[in-house]
Amino acid sequence: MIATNAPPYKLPTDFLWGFATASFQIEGATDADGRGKSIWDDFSKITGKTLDGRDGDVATDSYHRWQEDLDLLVQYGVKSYRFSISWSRIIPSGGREDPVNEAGIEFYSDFIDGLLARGITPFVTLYHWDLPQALHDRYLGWLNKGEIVLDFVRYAKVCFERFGDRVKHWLTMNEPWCISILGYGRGVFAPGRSSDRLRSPEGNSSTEPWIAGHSVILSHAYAVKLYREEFKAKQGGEIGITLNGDWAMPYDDSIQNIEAAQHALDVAIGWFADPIYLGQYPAYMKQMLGDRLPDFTPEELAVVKEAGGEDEFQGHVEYTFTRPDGTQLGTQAHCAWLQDYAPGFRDLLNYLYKRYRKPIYVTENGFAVKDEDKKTVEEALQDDDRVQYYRGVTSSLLAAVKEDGVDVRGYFGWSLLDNFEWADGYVTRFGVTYVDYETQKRYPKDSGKFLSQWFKEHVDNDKPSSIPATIVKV
Ligand code: PNW
Repeated sequence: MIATNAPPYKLPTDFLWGFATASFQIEGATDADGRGKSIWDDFSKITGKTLDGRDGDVATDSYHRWQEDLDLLVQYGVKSYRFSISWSRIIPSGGREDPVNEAGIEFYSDFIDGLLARGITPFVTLYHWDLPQALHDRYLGWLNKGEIVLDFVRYAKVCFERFGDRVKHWLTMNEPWCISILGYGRGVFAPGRSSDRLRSPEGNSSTEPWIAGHSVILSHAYAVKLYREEFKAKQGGEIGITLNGDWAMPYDDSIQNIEAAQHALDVAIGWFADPIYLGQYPAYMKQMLGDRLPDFTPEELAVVKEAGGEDEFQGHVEYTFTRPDGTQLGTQAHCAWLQDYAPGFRDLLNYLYKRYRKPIYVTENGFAVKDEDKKTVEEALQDDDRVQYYRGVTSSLLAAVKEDGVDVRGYFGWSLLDNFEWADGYVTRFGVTYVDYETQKRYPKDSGKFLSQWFKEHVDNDKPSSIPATIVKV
């Protein structure tokens, strides 16, 4: 048994914990049952776009192995599972006039029933980066707010209608910063647009990220409005957004450095959280971008502000690292942008709660290792650096909730499985479960066992659950 060594507090009974995944990263079966193409299908096949030249056609084959994934979740004893729905399985050509694919609906419907039958709460992301290719071809996807907002809202509506009787936790978008900057600025994620002509035949890195981000905010806001007006009263769920951002601290207490740290927060989390929860883009972004930052029309702004109203929550992915002077405070993970710095996690949770005053769900938290560092499966299962990472962040989580009073209601480790890590292909592994890509066999790692044990010890299970029992068809 792995000793967890955290302070003796307990999280409330209804605290949701579990693991997260995303459709394109695990499902494979890209041709199955009428699915349309997503922008990642072809992009991942272009030479040089993924580190190992591999695509998402098979991934962890979870489209076929979902029962096995459910068993794994039961084995870990999770309360909840965060997964995403593939837009192009539900509406293969994506658009508001395009037909709904019943086979796609059935797949997720069965999956949701399978979770509920096992007492696991579904936590569903509507958009985790796999835009239907048809919408990119038709009107450039997120670059066309007049079209994409309407198409996204129709897709969201189909999901609320068909799954909302059983799904009570919705996230509209996963990480708009990544969608905008990595997809339309650096061009390293699909659709791969950038000003760098060696990388991309078209695109404009100085304008497109802000246009794409603006459409994502509006699509979120109009989907929330729809949920509130047509579904919330009868379905009783909640809806939010997942935002990512690095924690930043001033190097010293000079005004310049204090401001610089705030600016770093403004251009990542603030870019999206400020309009949604505070009603406007951060002043620094306006100053930095001038006319390149789109304006909201008065009508749009009213909807965006409404979307941040009292009863909603925000999901956040918390990757904690900081580099005040180029040196590292934490342990470097095996990907450039991630370090293990647990105190920063507590600070970030406090910052978010003070600034936005909303309940928080940590929708992802994880640590990367590179495949080649581990020679055997046995070695890969002893993932001490990842255990160390989770040990730190879980005690920071507990301290933030119990000592600082931050309203955190859930926590999801990224990821249930090693999986298709976007531009890194399969060489970077984030899973708490090792996947042998030859056999597709799954092996729990020490980190998965650690989290399972930690939450068993730290969620108060003496009281009856406050989550109402759900009647399911099995
Ligand atoms: C998140 N960054 O992506 C995504 O939600 C997951 O799909 C992904 O697998 C996971 O984290 C690990 O990468 C991010 O550069 C990718 O700051 C890059 C960054 C942040 C999040």
